[in-house]
Amino acid sequence: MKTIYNSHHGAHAATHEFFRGRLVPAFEIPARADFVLQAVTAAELGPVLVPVDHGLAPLTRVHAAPYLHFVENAWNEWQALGGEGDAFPAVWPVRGLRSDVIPTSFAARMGLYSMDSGTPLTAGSWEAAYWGAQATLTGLDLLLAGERSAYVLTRPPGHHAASDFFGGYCFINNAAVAAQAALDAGQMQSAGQLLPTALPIQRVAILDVDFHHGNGTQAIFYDRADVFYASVHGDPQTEFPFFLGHADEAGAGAGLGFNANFPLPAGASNEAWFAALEAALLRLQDYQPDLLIVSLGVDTYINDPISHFLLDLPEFTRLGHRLAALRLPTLWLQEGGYATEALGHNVVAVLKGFQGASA
Ligand code: OKP
Ligand code: ZN
Repeated sequence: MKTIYNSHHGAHAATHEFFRGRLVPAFEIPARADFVLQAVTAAELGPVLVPVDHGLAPLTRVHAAPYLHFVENAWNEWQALGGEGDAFPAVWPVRGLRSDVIPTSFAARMGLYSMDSGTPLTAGSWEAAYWGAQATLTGLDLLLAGERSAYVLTRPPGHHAASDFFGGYCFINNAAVAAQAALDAGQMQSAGQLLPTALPIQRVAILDVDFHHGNGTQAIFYDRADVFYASVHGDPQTEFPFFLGHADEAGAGAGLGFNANFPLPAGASNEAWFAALEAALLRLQDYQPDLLIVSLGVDTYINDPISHFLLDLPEFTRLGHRLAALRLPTLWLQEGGYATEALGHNVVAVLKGFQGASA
């Protein structure tokens, strides 16, 4: 399996983040990807490639242009204002306040385009997130050319980012960018505008196994039938992102029936976790997707510092093995996982489990 490594990830390097209202050392740090790269290399998973630039257009297919423009320029705005250190939002247009008039104030726009104060905006946030999306698109290209799977090693993660806001460490929703680009490639193919590739894509499934619900991914495709989203995650009653991810969120309009959430209580047993995964996979197989995108967060790990599931190496191997049995072209995207030193081993266990079972 090829790895596409976002070699720009280190540009996004926060020292601190707000956690329960206090400034604490950041969890989502460059060392995360460094450890994964080390483990992928040591395990000889396969060649490691760098991303090819596909430009901004595929990002604008799932993100609002003014939002992308804001994130791209936010650091310069912050610097021009004399901002010291990383930038954090502190005020939001919640119920009853207006978000149709866009204030000129930088602080106001930070709030308008975000969901939490736990996501530091740094000098290189845009660079890292932009190239993460490019790494994702490069991985998708491999599948469109007929490869069985590819792994996108990137940070910051993506699944909390919605069409027009960042949050939960995420700026660009890589899973959404990939799903939309895959559908767009399928469209061009049926219109005869592209050479036929190995894979005509009309239906994409996104399976999100990160500990946290992927509110951004769900929201982007909530009213659509061409992307099925399924997630197993910590119950939003007690876990971030708190305000989305309940079991009764089934999709809306044409998308009704194409969203499936499997929240589990903090501390859920591995047996319960795999039972939820099976329930998600039943739904996913009913959908008969042409492509599987996995939002691979391994913050389900028993020793993760901010999450509360109990998976360990054997369970990660089992996860990879189980997903191989779906026999689908599979694009793996790195999301969370904050037990930094174990992160690489956990990811490699999943991918080796998949590869071993695919061989
Ligand atoms: C990102 B991903 C609350 C702090 C919570 C957000 C966790 C984001 C996880 N103030 N931090 O899904 O792994
Ligand atoms: Zn997570």
